[in-house]
Amino acid sequence: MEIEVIENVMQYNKEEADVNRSLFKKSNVLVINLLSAPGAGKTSLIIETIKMLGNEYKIGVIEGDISSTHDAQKIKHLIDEVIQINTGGTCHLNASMVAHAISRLNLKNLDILIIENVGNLICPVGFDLGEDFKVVLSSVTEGDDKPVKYPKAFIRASLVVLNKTDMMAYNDFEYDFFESKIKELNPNCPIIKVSCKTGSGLDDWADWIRAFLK
Ligand SMILES: Nc1nc2c(ncn2[C@@H]2O[C@H](COP(=O)(O)OP(=O)(O)OP(=O)(O)O)[C@@H](O)[C@H]2O)c(=O)[nH]1
Ligand SMILES: [Mg+2]
Repeated sequence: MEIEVIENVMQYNKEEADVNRSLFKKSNVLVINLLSAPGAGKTSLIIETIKMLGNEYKIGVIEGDISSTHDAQKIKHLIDEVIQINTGGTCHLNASMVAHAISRLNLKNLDILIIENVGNLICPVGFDLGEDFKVVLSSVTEGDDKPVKYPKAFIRASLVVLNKTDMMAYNDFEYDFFESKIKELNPNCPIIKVSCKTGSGLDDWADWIRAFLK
């Protein structure tokens, strides 16, 4: 008797991700899979991104959460192309969930699609969604040791964004330690420091995105 093994789940996800990827390419849309721990500022960063780039580019958002439409409702005030995925308890998005979501979006009309993954630095890392880039958002209030404790997320990142830098004065966050640990894991990974509250560094983030849209 043949026993189905767990690798098959990942293989299935990879095949679905490849289908998403070819659809994204065909539609000429840049896709960012945004990963972070709960509350690091994913939704805040998406809102600020729409405010900065929304006049230049058409932006769509897929919101992944275990339950509620709370984040999607905030984004809906700014743009039309927003879909909420409720995973119903699953701690990550998978390619099949994203395939359902994009079937409801007008992809051909979009330049940028941002996928807010479920707040979690562990499970979402292994699931390819067909994105161009995984961006890992870390925040000062979580502490400077996140690359040490959740290395896979940082290894897979194309970019690390450090948010809540306005809180630096109130935390014993050592930036040099944080940066050195990321460089050990992923030597070529850029790091952008931002504050969604004060706006500091957000221009660098917008420029990082723009560079792929030229
Ligand atoms: N001080 C400060 N607070 C921030 C900043 N960015 C976000 N916040 C606050 O952090 C909290 C969480 O922000 P969200 O954007 O909802 O975080 P999230 O990662 O989307 O959270 P989940 O979707 O629950 O995983 C909110 O109260 C934000 O106002 C920042 O740069 N500085
Ligand atoms: Mg959110």
